[in-house]
Amino acid sequence: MADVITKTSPVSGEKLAEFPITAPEEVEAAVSRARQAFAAWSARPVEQRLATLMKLQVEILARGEDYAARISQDTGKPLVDSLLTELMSIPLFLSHYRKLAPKVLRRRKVATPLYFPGKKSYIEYFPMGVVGVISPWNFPFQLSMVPVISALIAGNTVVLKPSELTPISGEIARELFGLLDLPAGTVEVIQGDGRTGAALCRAEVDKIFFTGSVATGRKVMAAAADKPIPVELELGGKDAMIVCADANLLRAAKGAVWGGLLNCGQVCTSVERIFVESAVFERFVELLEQELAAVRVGGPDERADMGPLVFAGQLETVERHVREARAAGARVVAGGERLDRPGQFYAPTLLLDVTPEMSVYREETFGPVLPLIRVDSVDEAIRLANAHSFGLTASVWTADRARGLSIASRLECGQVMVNDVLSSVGNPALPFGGVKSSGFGRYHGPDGLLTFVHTKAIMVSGDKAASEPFWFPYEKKYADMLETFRFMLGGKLLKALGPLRRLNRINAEAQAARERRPDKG
Ligand code: TXE
Repeated sequence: MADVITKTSPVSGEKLAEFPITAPEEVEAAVSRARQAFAAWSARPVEQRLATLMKLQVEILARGEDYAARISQDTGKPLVDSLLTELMSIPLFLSHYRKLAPKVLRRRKVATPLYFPGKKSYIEYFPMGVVGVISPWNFPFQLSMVPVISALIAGNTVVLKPSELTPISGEIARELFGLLDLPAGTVEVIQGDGRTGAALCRAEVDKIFFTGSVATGRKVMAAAADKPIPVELELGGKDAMIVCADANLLRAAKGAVWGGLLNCGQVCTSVERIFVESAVFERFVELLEQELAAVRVGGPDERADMGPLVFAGQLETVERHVREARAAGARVVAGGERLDRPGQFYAPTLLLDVTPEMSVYREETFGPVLPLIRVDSVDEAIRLANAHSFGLTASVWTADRARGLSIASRLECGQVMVNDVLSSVGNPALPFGGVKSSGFGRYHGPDGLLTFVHTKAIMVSGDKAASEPFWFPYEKKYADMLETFRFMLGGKLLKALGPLRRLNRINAEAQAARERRPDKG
């Protein structure tokens, strides 16, 4: 097992740095440090935990550009993407949770059904313990920091394993948490590949939050089953875009290009299947070609719209999908090849005549490729969109927002946007996650805190009465117990007062008789 990660530039291919891989025994040690920190960190009131974490906001707003430049070095993405879609998500979530978290996490009183007279009911939450966060390379900073911060706010301590493909972003996380007043061990960052990730899953963690591929998600879940501990799986997507005949086609074309090519298409919620109603198909293709031709491709210092693929493996996947689509009859009307320059650059690509049998339709391409499918009706588009193993995000484009909302309700996925793409993942008020092979669990919004706590029910009774109507002894109570249940379940609560009084009287008589007995056994 190589003991270092060698990081190379996705833009130039040159070697940037080496990062020591955390050995399995060191993974255990990191988890035990996080375990030791748990008592002190979880004992802090949530307002205090938030106040400590808010210092990240100050630091990121003060030195965001420096951090963004390093994330762009790590991924090759344009500086504006590193700033807006990676870094600024943290202040956004912190500001949102600062107001929301105390409300979501505090104990709350809930209504007690009338057939529990005199009782009071509460719901309370408590942190899980040590959370393992395993993150991917496409948004290496945001997809590490948001789950880590959410878990911390909920009172857990965290061991983070960033992707071996983007270790620089992992080091930024380590540096940022090192600036905070945290008990030692509250946040541990370990570096390494799948073996380090597997070691983390085997270690004594209390929950695993995983973002990555379906194949690896299955391995993580299998490892968690050995304990068993809860997992959240944020996996891939093959997001559908439905363009209705009445849509603003120019807006939809611009949305398709940004939604499909942001981060060079390496987004789990990237547009990866575009269904267009026949009546507007040709016009939409023209607009797409214009928009694609205007996309500037290059490295972070080239003022580009779109950078390279993060690693060679992803470039090979994209090339394979396009090659296989071509061989199966798809038409390449734009792009369709890597750019002739150092680094992993691929041309913005538009495919027509794509069919559900093609790999570019079935599998997550995770690259700058827009496959178009002509449909005769919106119903056909909805049927095709749903007939897929993935179910993460979708978008619907129509002039009629009410119709867009009703189409959204028919789509089997975790998020839908009407006349927009991607942005709901940046809305801290909305839950995020997938269905089917896109995974399960939700984070962001209130769910993003509740996914990192256990729920506790509390019911409180007074202690004045010496007993309860349904407690022992049962002798002579049977008829009244049944009658009480019948009245209560039938909603005739006042009628239940009679048999309840008799049950309490039987209890009192039984107690009095016991006290009269000389043995009082
Ligand atoms: O993901 P992996 P990769 C998809 C995308 C991409 C494919 C593969 O299609 O082409 O996944 O990307 C760690 N136990 N997405 O290879 O392998 C690994 O070190 C525990 C979509 O990067 O899933 C890394 O930190 N951990 C996704 C993390 O898992 C293990 C974003 C993700 O790696 C492990 C990324 C194991 N056995 C890729 N093996 C999205 N939904 O955004 C690996 N890891």
